[in-house]
Amino acid sequence: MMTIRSSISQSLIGLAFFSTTAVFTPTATAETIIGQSGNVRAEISYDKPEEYQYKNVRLKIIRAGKTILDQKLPQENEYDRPVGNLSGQENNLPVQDLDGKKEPEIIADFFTGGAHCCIYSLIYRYDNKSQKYIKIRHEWGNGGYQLKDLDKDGLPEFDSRDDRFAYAFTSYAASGYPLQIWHYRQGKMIDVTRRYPKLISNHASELWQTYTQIEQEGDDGKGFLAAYLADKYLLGQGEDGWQRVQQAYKKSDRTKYFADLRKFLRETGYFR
Ligand SMILES: [Ca+2]
Ligand SMILES: [Ca+2]
Repeated sequence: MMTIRSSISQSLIGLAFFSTTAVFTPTATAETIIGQSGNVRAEISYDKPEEYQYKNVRLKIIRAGKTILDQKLPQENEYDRPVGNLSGQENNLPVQDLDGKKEPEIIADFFTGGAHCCIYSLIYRYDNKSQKYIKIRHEWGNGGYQLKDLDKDGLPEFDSRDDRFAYAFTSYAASGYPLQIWHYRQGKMIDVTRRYPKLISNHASELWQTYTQIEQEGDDGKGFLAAYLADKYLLGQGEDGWQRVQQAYKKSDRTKYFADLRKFLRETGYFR
């Protein structure tokens, strides 16, 4: 009843003028985030937050007029907050074809609260065989991502950063991050950063610039040098990177820093 009524009134008034409280919500205090692409429409609803707690967070996916999924979302705790579209409007849910198979996926992003951490995505794709939506979860750490078509092939990439570098060598504020780019294929997130050498190269230059700036301002710059070196490894220029880092960093703890850095970059997979 609710579904029929809401889809009729939505088609009448259109998405732009969609009133969140009047049509969809079970109670007067609920809020919604909505997205649509082609014949797929997705809605996240939740009770209006009290004391930062978000209760009854639900996802509903309607495909070709049929409700395929309508369920409570797996929040880890009630401080997990749906964030809408990280790349644009806050109340817009990304519904977009991520893999070029002409079927839109749905990205539900959450922020776990706290000072920084963390953002994660639940990505839903329609499985033709089972006629159900199948989800994966991807962790972004503090940094999140932006959906951008970086290679201009008509499909979005997830433009992000390697968040494992947060606090690795210094405070959060003085931490630098290597570039990280992901795409979604066959229901999986794949790290495709190395396919974008030009972007990595620009990114490395920016990290180096920031390093020289904050070094002049009195920071030791360890966080940015670490990220710079990781970018250089992504470019296949690890040796050159080490030379520059070793020339730049002259502080008394340099032997330990270089050893820690080498260990960290090996553990994070930048080299073997
Ligand atoms: Ca798709
Ligand atoms: Ca692309």
